[in-house]
Amino acid sequence: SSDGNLHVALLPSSGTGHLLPYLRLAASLIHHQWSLTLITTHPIVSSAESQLISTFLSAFPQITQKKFHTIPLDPVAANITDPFQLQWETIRQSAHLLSPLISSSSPPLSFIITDVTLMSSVISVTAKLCLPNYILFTSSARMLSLFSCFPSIPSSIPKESLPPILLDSNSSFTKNFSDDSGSLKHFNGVLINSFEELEKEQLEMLASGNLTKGLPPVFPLGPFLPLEVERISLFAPLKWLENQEESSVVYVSFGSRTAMSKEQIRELGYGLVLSGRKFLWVVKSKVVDKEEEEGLDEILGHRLMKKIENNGLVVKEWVDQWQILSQKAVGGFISHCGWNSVVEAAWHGIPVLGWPQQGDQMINAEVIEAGGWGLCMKSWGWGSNHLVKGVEIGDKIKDLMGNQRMKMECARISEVAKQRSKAGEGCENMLKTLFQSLKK
Ligand code: BUP
Repeated sequence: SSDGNLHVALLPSSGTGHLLPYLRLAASLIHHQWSLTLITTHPIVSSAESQLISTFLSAFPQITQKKFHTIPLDPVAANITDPFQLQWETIRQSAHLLSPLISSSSPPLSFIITDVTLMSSVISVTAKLCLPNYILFTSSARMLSLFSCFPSIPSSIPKESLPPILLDSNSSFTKNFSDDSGSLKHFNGVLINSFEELEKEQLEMLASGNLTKGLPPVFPLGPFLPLEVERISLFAPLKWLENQEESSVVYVSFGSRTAMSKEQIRELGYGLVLSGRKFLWVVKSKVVDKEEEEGLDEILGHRLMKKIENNGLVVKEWVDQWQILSQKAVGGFISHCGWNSVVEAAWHGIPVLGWPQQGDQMINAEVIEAGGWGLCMKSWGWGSNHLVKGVEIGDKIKDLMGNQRMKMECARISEVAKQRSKAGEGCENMLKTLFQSLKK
């Protein structure tokens, strides 16, 4: 094709939720015969990321890997406790080292695609090299609306939905978020894993140009589908799932970087038991997977373990979420509402009980609520600040699993999502437009 000579570099940020969409996009760009370079940043925080990167690169030997070694930051001096956030700051402060890495690419790069958490630091490097820049925004269009206006808040988004950290104007997170937002107008475009039927109003608002002056074009390329190489999980609950009735099982996961307190984990466990439903529950008690040392017995306690025995399956390792969601037995998803999980639930037509824990998750959960295919538990507050009791959780699970209206709404969205990915049309046309915009 005419766009066959492009060489694109992808620079994802730290965290599985940020990495996966990059790998999925990379695979579809390969399909377009573009040459690709994946810039991997080191050290890598979680084992899940290391494993995904290595299986991905061995499955796509035509992709060049460039290793970007960052200069370690002192977490105390940086005043950042979350290891993923610390790595974002580390990458930002090491961004000058990207310059030789980019200049030495052969053939020369046509453009680079990078993450929202790195924007202003990357643009300061690429501007000098006159290299066009795109963003792959790894969250919702709704979150993009907020981001593009920040520190103003669009009228469609309640202030309470902002993560507490963004309400603290002195935090370095807020300062970066604001700087990145300001740098948006210097980018050539924003790619996003969303689609019209999922976020119609927000995407229209972004496209109208009324929201923010100088907002570059937004390319909704979703829904992104997982790759075969993502199947790194050894845990296969399929036999168990196949033996359960249709739409009878609740799947519970809070993503790759949320650790719940032991107290809250136990309340959730009692809630699941009280709901009377079968469940498949991924328990996480540490932010970084490498640090998970305690066994389930210790985390849940013997009494709860006993109660769970006949009702559900509990695991502590990485699971194949896509495969789980695609089982007929799964009828509901208790999720933190990380954006990848939201899109995956939409694709499979699974109603969501949204229990946001941090970051963009409340805003993402509002997308589900507005679409009528799930609940956003605002009254449960932000993850670590509240203890939600088992009884209340159990009741909400019953609401979720018994709600026919949400099921129907969800089935409708799923059908559209599947049509979109089958035809690949949305994505194809968008990539063509993107290519045209580059030639201008
Ligand atoms: Br945990 C887990 N298996 O065991 P989100 C996650 N995933 O396949 P997060 C698994 O990782 P951010 C597991 O399907 C999704 O694609 C899951 O991304 C997959 O949440 C991805 O949902 C997780 O966006 O990232 O990890 O909290 O904070 O960036 O949203």
